[in-house]
Formats: sequence, C-alpha cells, structure tokens
Amino acid sequence: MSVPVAGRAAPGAGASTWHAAWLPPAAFRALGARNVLVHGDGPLVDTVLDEVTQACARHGGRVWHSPPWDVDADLVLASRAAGPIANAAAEAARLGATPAVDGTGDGSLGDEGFLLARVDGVTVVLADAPAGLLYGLFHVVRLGAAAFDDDRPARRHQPALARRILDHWDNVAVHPVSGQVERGYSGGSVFWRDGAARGEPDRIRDYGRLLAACGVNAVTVNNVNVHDTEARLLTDRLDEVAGIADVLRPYGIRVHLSVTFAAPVVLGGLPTADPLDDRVRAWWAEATRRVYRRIPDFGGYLVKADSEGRPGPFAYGRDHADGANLLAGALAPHDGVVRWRAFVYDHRQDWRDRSTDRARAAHDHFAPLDGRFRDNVIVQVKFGPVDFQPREPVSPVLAAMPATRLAVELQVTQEYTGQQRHVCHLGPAWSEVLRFAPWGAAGDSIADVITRGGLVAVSNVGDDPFWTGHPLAQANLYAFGRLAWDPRLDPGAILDEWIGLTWLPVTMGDPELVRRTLHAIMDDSWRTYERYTAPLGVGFMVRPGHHYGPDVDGYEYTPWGTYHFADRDGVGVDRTRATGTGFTGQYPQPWSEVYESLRRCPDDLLLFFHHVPYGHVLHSGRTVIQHIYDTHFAGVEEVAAMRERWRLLAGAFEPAAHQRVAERLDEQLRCAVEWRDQVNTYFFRKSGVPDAHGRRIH
Ligand code: GCV
Repeated sequence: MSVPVAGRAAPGAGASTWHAAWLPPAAFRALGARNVLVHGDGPLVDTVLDEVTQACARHGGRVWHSPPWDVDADLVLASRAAGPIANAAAEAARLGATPAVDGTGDGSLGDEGFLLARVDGVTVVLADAPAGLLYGLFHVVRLGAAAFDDDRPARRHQPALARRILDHWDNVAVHPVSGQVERGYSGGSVFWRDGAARGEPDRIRDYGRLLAACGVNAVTVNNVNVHDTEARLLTDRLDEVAGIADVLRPYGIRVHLSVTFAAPVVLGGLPTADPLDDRVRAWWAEATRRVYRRIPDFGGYLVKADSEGRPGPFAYGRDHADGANLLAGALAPHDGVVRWRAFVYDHRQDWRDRSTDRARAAHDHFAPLDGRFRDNVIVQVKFGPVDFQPREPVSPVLAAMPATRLAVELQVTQEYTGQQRHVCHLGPAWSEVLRFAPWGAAGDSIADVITRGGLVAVSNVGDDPFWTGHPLAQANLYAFGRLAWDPRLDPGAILDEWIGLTWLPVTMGDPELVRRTLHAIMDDSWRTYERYTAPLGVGFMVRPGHHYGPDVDGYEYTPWGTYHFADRDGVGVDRTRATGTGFTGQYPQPWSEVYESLRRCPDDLLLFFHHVPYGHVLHSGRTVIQHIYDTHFAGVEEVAAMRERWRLLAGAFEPAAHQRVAERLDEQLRCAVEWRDQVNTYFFRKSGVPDAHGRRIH
C-alpha cells in the first residue's frame, strides 16, 4: 500500500493533525537504518543531528556526534571547518572525498553547498557551512538507498540562486475582502489567526523543515498589501515576527517583512513619507536598526508601492528608484535587501482607450530606471507582463535592466490556475520561464538573469491538514524550491522525486502503479488547464473578484486592463508596433520580431500579441475558432480521464487523502465543463462558425 503518512513529521514527540508531505518518517528509512557520524558544531548542525537521531531511533541505525567514535560509519556528514575526525575509517573517507571539492571550482562549497561522495563503502557529505550540511542531509533522504550505491560518483551541489524565497500573502487580522490569506486556498495562515500570531511553533517548524528539504531559504511572513494591523509588525509588533524567525532559523530560513511605504506617516506620525526627506530617511534608519537588534539575521523588506492603491513615491513626485533606495539605505548597514515589486500598472484604466496597455506598464515604469537602484535593491518582477496567467510571455522587464538585480516572482498559490481545486502541476510552466532565452538561444536565459536577485513565489500553504488544500498541490511547492535551487532540473524528474518521497510504498501493492498514475494525472495538467480556460494566451476570462471559474466578458469593460476584444470577426489584443500598443517593441531581438510577426508568433501566445479573425490558420493547421472548440472539448475529456485514473487508486491510500483529491477532481470536472460550455458558446455566438465536428455547443 502506498501511504502519504499523516501525523507530525518533524523530529520530536507526539502525533498531530497535519500531513507529513514530502518528509514522512519512512522517507528516512535508508538513512535511519545505518551508522551515521555527524562531525561539526553549531545550531544548524544540531538540526542535522536531531534529524539523524530521530531517523536512527525509528529505523534501527545509530548516530555518533562526538568521540569516542567506535563506529564503522555508513554515512559521514562532516563540516570541513571542524577539521579531522578522530576515527580512522571516517577520516579516510573525509580525506578521500576532499579532492573532489578542492579539484573543481574555487575549492569552496560556499554558504549552502555540499559534496556527496562515496569512498570505500562510506557515503560522505562535506560542507563548508552548516546550511550545506543540512541540504546535504536532505539530499541523502531524497536519494534513499541510492545514496549508498558504491558506484555513485562524487558530485558538488551548490544552489544556482542564493535567494529562494516564499512570500506569504497572509494577513494578521482577517481582512474584510481578502480574508486571513489573500488568494489563499488552504485554510487559514500558519503564522496568524484573527489578529494575532498563532503561537504554534511545531507547525511553523515543520513548515520550515519542508521548505529546507526542497531548498527554500527565506519566507516573507505577511501580505504585500500591508493593512493597518500588519504595518505594525515593523515596530511595536516586531516580537511576533522575531518569534517566527526563531522557529525557522534552525532550518536555515530567514524572515522577511512586507512593509508599507507610508510607514513613517502611519507608524511614525511624520507628515510625509517623501523618500528624499531627511526625517523620513532617519525614521527608516531607526526602525530598521531596531529590527536588526531584535532579529540579527533578518532578510529584508518587500514593498508593493504605487500599485493597486498602495502608497508609494509617486505621491511626492518621486520615482521607484527614489523609493527603493530610501529603504535600501536603511537596510544597507545590516546587509539587508529591499525587494521592490515591479507590479505597477494603472488599475483605473478606461476600457474604451485601446492605446493603454497594462502589459506595457512594468517596463514603461522600470526600464528607464536601470542603473539607478542601489546594490541592495532587488526589483521583483512577475514572470509575465500581466498577472500570473496560465500562459503569458516572459516579462520584457527581465531583459531590460542589466544593471539591476532582478528576481522573478511566480505564483505557487493557484489564483488563476484552479485555486487548488484543480490539479495544475506548474513545474513545466516555471521551467519554460526559467529556460526562456530573451536574446535568442545563444544568449543568457532567465535563470542567468536572476542570479543576483533570486527566485520568489507566492506560497500556497495554509493551516489545511494537507498544507495546500489539494494534496497534489504540494508538488508545486516542492517544485518551486527545487527549481530555485537548480533551474535546469527537469520538471518531470522533480515530480518524480516528490512522488517518491511523499507516496511511499508501505506494505503491499504496486508503488509503480501509483507513480505512473500520478505522472499520468499531473505531468500535463498545466496544459490541460490551459486547454479548457482562456485560449491562445489571451488570459483572464475569469469571474471578477475571486477569479475562479469562467466569465468570458467578466473583465472586458472594467478598469483593470485585462481585455480580449472579441467581436463578431475576431479576437485577441493587438500589441504589435505596426498597428497595436507597441508592446512587442519592449523585447530585444529576436523576440521583438517573432512576436510582432503574425506568421512567426507561437500559437500558444497568438492572442496575447495579435487580434486575428476567427478563420486565421494556426501553425497547427487549425483555424483559431476550431482550435478553441477542439481544445475545450479535449480539456474536459482529459479531466474526466484524470478522475478515472484517480478512482483506480481507491484503497491504495490513506482514505482521507484519496477522498480529498477525489472530491476536488469532481469539482475540477464540473468547472472544466462550465469553462468549455461558456467559452465555446460565447465564441460560437460571436462568430457564427459551427464546430467542424458537429459537437454540442449551446
Ligand atoms: C496581493 C493580483 C491579485 C491580488 C494581489 C496582486 C499583487 O492583482 O489578484 O490579490 O495582491 O496581484 O500581486 O500584488
């Protein structure tokens, strides 16, 4: 039987009510059954030791941390700073592995890297810093028995990106519109409840542990929309943030805070928040000094300014560089960073005005500021130019600011991708973004562009027993962490890791069937979702406000700037330089030309860039209207097949997990049918073109 084990996952006693996700005790079986020697000291090494001790207690192995080391170790986890090990075989293994570090790169494993080697029957993890040892430990867990294969070649592992951050859109106080967690689909917040810190360190610790095991090293604990209560986390409620930081620290996770640009006014009583005003500068410097006094490893601030009604520098005639540099100045003495979001656009647009284009906004605002940001400013850019749609081109801002540290922001919480009621495995979508080469195949990829800034995502976690509402949505969180560690990883292989860790064979049955079934359901689920929702990259068509389910014209005549312009003749947004908004001109070559050209533009983005007649023939050979019909019928059939596949696993899992997914698949199918029927009917009525296959359209 394959079982996603429920219960407390972290070392320590007691069962509790949340799911172990990708760290069930059984995932430690291979490691825990062995003799393990841990060499080194410090808080993170203590975490490693705790983990190993628990695993060995459970699975019959033994652990050594200090002499006398009368052990034939199977696994040595050693900090290089701790020097020689007073155990001949372990020391020989340590020395045997060392040339693989010294012989490559700069001879250092960095702050978070590790080496994994197999030397004379001993598996060795070496690290130069304690965090590396922790990541090495979790890598051994991930590999399972394979970590002890004699033919395993020595390999250095270092994260491609130093900043791997999850932003929580959690409110401290329940907000009348956005609730406890804005765009949260997994219950309440793990940090806050009804205006106060929840004070449940076990759960936060388990969360930190899951994050460390997939590579995440920072968390922002409150929503970018900073309301009155949350603003005070910076000052008189700082202790609550410090409490979270204390719990996450043993897993190498630093805490960040979303702050309001108006803080000097709303918290400090100043008459202005003007970034060039000396009193404002002094206020931020002092507030920040107090933060670091309380949380010495505090990560930094996150700011949403002049966006969707949030305060910002525009009120004082200043620009985003002025605003960001103000906070950067306060953070610089403490090595903190400010992440300043590029999600800036006019949300009070006139839909009649075809010249205004929301997609252009971030580039229009930020590209001219390249070179003006201080070193500790990271401009955080949503992956696409609009807003986390299932399909968007990569934001041109990412190719326009070579002198600025840039981070990409993804959305793990599935606001526009099924709200954790639909299976929508996003690893493949993110991988496409990270591999995109804005200057053509020979140039840098997005993963290269963000080396100095990092990868960030909006978390999908809440206090739901499965963490993520939909149990299969855990895979998105896991995939985010792994891609942030190494953007070149294959998303299918990442999914395979998650399946292997989470859905463990226990006593009987066919784990391969489980694995195959989960792949069959999840691998292509993002494309399935795309097929039954808005076609060909045009985006939105969701119900306004909550953004769930179809409403083709829901945003068409609103101020939000998210239009499709369908009429009786055609559909799509003309963003060309020749006849449209000129957005294609924000890309460098070759994409500027590729997107401009109706002939060369990829099918899956056609309606993002072009307004075309329904009879326009795609590269696929189908007309646009027939593509719309076909994909919407196909998408529903694919969801029906997912549901059938899942049904066949009944009895193979803990019933609660099976039932939760089964219920959500029922809802996904209902909703996909709704999407299909509304979208097909809408376009049939607009165009008058019948389906070539005569299927039922209403
Ligand atoms: C946190 C979209 C979402 C908002 C979100 C905003 C943002 O507009 O619908 O809920 O606000 O993006 O990213 O700031």
